[in-house]
Amino acid sequence: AVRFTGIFPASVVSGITAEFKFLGLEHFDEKEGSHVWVEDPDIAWIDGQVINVKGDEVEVQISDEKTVVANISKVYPKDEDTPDGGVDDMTKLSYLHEPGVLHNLARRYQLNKIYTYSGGILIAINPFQRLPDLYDAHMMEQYKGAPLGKLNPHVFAIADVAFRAMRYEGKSNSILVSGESGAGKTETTKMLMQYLAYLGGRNGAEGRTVEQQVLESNPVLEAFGNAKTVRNNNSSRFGKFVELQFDKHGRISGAAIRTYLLERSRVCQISDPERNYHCFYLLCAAPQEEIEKYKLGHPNTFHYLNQSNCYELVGVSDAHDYLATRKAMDVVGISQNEQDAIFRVVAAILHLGNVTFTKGEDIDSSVLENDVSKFHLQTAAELLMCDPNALEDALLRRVMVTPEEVIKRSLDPDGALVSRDGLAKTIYSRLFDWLVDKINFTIGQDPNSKSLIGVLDIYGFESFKTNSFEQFCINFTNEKLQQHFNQHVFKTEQEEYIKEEIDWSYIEFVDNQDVLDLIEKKPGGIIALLDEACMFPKSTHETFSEKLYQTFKNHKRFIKPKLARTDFTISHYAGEVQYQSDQFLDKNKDYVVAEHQDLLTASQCPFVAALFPPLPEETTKSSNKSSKFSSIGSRFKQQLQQLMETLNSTEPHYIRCVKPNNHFQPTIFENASIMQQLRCGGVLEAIRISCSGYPTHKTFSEFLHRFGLLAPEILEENNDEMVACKKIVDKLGLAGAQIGKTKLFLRSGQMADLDSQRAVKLSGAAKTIQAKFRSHN
Ligand code: AOV
Ligand code: MG
Repeated sequence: AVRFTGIFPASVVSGITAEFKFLGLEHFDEKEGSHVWVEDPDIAWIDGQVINVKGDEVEVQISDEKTVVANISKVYPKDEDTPDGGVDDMTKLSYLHEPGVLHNLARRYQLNKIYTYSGGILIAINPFQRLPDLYDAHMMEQYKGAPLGKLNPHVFAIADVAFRAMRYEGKSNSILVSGESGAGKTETTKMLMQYLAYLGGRNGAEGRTVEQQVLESNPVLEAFGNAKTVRNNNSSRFGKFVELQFDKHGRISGAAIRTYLLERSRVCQISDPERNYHCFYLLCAAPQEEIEKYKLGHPNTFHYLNQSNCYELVGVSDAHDYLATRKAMDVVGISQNEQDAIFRVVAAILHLGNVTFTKGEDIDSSVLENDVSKFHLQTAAELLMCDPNALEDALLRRVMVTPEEVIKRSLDPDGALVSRDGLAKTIYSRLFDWLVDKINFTIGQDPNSKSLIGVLDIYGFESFKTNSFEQFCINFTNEKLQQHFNQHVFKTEQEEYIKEEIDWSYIEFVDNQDVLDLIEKKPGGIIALLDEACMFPKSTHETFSEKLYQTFKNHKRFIKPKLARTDFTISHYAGEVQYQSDQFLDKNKDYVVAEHQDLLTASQCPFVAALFPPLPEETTKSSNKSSKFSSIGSRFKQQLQQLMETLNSTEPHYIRCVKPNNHFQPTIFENASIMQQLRCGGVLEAIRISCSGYPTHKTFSEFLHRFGLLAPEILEENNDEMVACKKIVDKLGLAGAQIGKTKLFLRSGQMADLDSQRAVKLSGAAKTIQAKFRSHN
């Protein structure tokens, strides 16, 4: 018997079956002797042969010694005819049900076939090992121009479809890569970009071409925006949308990189066994000369790094990556001076983190704790090229402006720590934004570009033990993308069928508009209520939560958890997530403390000063600077809105990355979690659509243009387009194809079939011409 690897608690497994909505399964005739899948508490599904049927009970022989008895509803037919290597497109499975889908993926995964189509969606299962030759130049050459489905499923095939649609139909395209943390989104994105750079590159061009710069932006952004988390040793802590622009010859002529919401809290706070952003460790592994210049030491001497015991990553050399990052910075146009300034700032943040405080003489005041603190403060000031006294002041004191006078108020030691960490986070996030701007500036945009290909690599759905504002924003993003996916796959499909008045059985799908309303509706959604709370000085997270409880008492996507005082739960499309509201207000406020702003604007280092351009006059004049509030949540919502508008103007392609196990190990295939991921990504629902519907739509003229040559005699008859199509469909025996009002609808697989007939015809024609040509000479 074929077994799935991995062990799952029975509760998880049965939970899955209960939720799973069945996929067009024909009535199963559970005759004795038939091959079936039966639920197994340990390995999810096990295959066997029916030996006895009594009423609702089926007895199944699962091995020589063992039989199990199961209810008919828990037994699924097994297709004995599917090829050993599985099928490359789920829609080709004769039985589309949970065990069938899983088994197909598992079988392929064991053969290192990590890619499988599911209709138009590409499923990519993380191999957790370098697969030989899978992404080399030879492979790229093969995929160039090959029709989808002709070769094995591959990211290159998706990129090629997007490229051809862009090139020959003048349409903008986008490729949306999704999946949970560690599933392989970033690696997939890099392959896509590599392939697009290969198609749209200038062969043999000298120097720093646009495509090289686009590719080299990856290591730079990863050094500053990626970190080791429990789920991924190289986890992206920001979202990214890369827009590749092409000129009229199909060459990459410009690009724009947009990033979303870098996780700021990581700069000051990490927990074992995670790490801070890579760049800190890279710098600590820099050549000796630099270590001395920046007064660095082992990472364990810095508070921002030694909160976790993890310093090194298996298989990664920080010293090597430091030099590689520097090289990549050269390519994206960051000068030596700028690079020095960047790493000076990185070092300064580390020193800043070692500045500690103790109670001062006055009540509620504080002073530097000891000489070590003084040393680090001094060093941080030197590196930032600002006055050490001014830095100390900015950390320890706040200026209060009243109508009568200007008062300096001291912060207590806790307040000083918050001030220090706030400064570190602000500097780091400005540095990251600077890098993105700089890379964009170097690459440059092509104002004449007509079409683009966008590639989206965004954080997947997250549900942890504690979930804060970051998870809220991340999951909000995923709701947005899920809606986009829904709309694309489901709504457009359904609407099209209705418009064309063709017959099809409707499929229900879960719309998530209500969750989106809950989060983003204005006024009244969670973000709006959060902004209100942030603007009202007396708000606390308690009053904020209370407001949520009152407002959404009857919202079916909002739950007040029984045992929590200030938590709230949102019922997301991918499951329920309980959020802890205690840091929501703080994290939503994006302001730079005026004292910090003034300190850094005055830096002698032009690079640092430029990170903190002086604020416009009117904001500085207002007496109460810190009450100026700009909302991170609302800005994020706006950014997402823009992203959705961009995506809506493109032809989308979806890649769903799947993480096969939580051990970062090759070959282990854990069913329960994989099933959950497929469901969250809408893959199962989409399969159902593809199968019951018509994955290919072609206008009559498109169809005739492309396939008319398969029936030249019909074309010559001078028919109306629709009639001609009908005749061709009959002649070619396209069972199940439907003629709509303006379009022809093909069943899954028919398009591929037609394309191969066409290819045969064309190569035949080419040979005839060649033969004629030869006989003339
Ligand atoms: P993610 O982007 O989806 O997570 P990554 O793309 O960083 O995940 O992949 C995680 C790790 O899996 C990589 O560092 C590789 O070791 C391995 N991996 C992924 N795809 C491949 C592949 N095609 N071939 C070989 N190894 C691969 V996150 O950014 O955490 O959501 O925020
Ligand atoms: Mg990533």
